[in-house]
Amino acid sequence: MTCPSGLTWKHPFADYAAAALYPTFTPFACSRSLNANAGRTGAQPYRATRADPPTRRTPNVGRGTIYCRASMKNTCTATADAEKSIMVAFVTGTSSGFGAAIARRFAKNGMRVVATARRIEKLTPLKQEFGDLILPVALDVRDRLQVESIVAGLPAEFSVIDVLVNNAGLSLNLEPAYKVPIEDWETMVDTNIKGLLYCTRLILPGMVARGRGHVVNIGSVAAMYAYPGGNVYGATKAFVKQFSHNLRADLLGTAVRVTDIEPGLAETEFSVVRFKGDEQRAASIYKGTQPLTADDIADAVHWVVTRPAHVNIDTISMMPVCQAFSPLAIYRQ
Ligand code: NDP
Ligand code: 8X3
Repeated sequence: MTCPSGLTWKHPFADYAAAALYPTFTPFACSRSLNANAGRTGAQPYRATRADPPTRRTPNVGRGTIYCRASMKNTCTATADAEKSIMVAFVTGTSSGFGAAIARRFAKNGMRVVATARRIEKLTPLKQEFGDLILPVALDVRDRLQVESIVAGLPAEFSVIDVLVNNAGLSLNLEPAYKVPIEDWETMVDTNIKGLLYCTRLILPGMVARGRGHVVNIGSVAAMYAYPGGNVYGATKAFVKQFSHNLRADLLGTAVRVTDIEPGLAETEFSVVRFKGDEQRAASIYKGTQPLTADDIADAVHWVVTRPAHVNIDTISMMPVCQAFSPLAIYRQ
């Protein structure tokens, strides 16, 4: 196969029946935007352009301000008015930890945030601090119908979602697989996998249609590095990792970006939840360490969504300096 740039290139699925499913699949060098294809012959290689310059400063902002911008020249189907509007983020799990810090960081930089969690009362401080920029919403991501009705019923100023942060998640238990109650596994699968899928499936089509958007998934180092008791939690995060990469594959040719952020040890309510309210045991996890903070993760999320529109940060793996890799375990008799 010869791509428009003249390079010879072998389809990566050449040996598979799957090739038939990807007739338009092209390597990076000659990738063409689906939207950019409107009015194009397909002979010209699509080139991502730098983000359009900011059109309007959002209120209440200083350095690091986020602007809504046409994500790629000729691809954004939004009107000039929409391009000038304030960016909107939909963030799950904003009642504590990373989600609360991410919502705060976005709002501080002038974005509107649909701030969701089950414990809606915990969203009051965010609402008080940022007023109209925050829409607090009670949402259990495991409930598909609830996700559907909330996304469908968003007020106009929060309905055009530019950034989805799939953050809601949890780990339950640190027992070995042969001891963990099956209900704990079900809760992790329902939240970390199915909840993330419901939000993504509902919000993604709008992003594709508008020719702009960013899905940020909060994975974990547990996706890659197995540890005792990590059984289903790590497996759910491995799902998040692979799903994020597969989304990128499906979204090639659109301007929609996907990032998987994989933190290591971070102090939030995470361990209290894992140990079902045992605060002493939770505190012991962080004893003598300087773990990541929720603000460290919010920094990373803010950074990925403020890269120029042609840049996709695929994965960020981040740990505190006090955490590192160790050798594989060997059992000796
Ligand atoms: P927290 O326990 O502090 O926050 C978890 C958030 O998820 C809460 O706001 C909680 O809100 C929400 N949540 C849980 N279940 C549901 C649900 N069914 N529906 C809606 N929201 C839900 O933990 P973190 O901030 O640390 O965790 C955030 C994400 O980061 C998780 O996906 C976690 O797996 C991941 N992570 C955490 C690390 C850590 O060491 N802390 C490291 C790597 C990844 P509410 O209970 O009010 O619904
Ligand atoms: C949370 C980090 O190491 O507890 O995802 O699994 S870890």
